[in-house]
Amino acid sequence: MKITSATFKISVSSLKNILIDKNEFAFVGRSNVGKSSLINSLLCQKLARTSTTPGRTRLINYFEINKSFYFVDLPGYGFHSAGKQNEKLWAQLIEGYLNFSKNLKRVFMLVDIRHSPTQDDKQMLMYLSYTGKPFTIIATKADKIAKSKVNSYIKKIADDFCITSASILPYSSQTKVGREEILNIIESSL
Ligand SMILES: Nc1nc2c(ncn2[C@@H]2O[C@H](COP(=O)(O)OP(=O)(O)O)[C@@H](O)[C@H]2O)c(=O)[nH]1
Ligand SMILES: [Mg+2]
Repeated sequence: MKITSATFKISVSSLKNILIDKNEFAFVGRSNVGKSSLINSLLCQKLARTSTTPGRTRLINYFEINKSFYFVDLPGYGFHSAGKQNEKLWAQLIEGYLNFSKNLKRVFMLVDIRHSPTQDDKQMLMYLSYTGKPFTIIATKADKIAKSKVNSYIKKIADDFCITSASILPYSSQTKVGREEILNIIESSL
């Protein structure tokens, strides 16, 4: 699939404002895992705001792609210094979105290839399984480890999640490894 156009559509902070008019692909994961960078590298342009400060994106951001579907950049979870109350609000927003978005075709859940999944990651995976939405797990920042070690890192994450390695895709927004695979997954989900 080719990306022919991409524009920022809208940011929403509440479930009552979520869009319902087009197919959607959502990106979830901890703050700083590389969601915005992944979206930008898929689009080959800097549309999504990236940050070195975790927890800055507190909104659901919609990007309209090829005038036909949306990429949805969800707020990062697991940013505990934001306070328990804020964490709860974000969790409600993310879970509500995942539950109510009828046109959500697939969720891409991102984890850092170098780190074991956290309790938040495990909870998110359980929630995704519970909603029954199709999802793909992406192991980000693959450029930060030696190529020869990618498979063993993927295996470690898969073991921690109790899933098979085959369901985790390594990705790098710097080298763009994994980009074609994600675009193919999107095309076949439409
Ligand atoms: N080396 C490397 N750094 C990355 C990659 N993806 C994201 N980053 C860096 O990780 C930080 C957080 O990225 P961002 O996309 O803002 O994460 P988000 O909070 O999940 O949206 C930024 O400093 C990015 O430059 C990657 O694939 N490789
Ligand atoms: Mg972001």
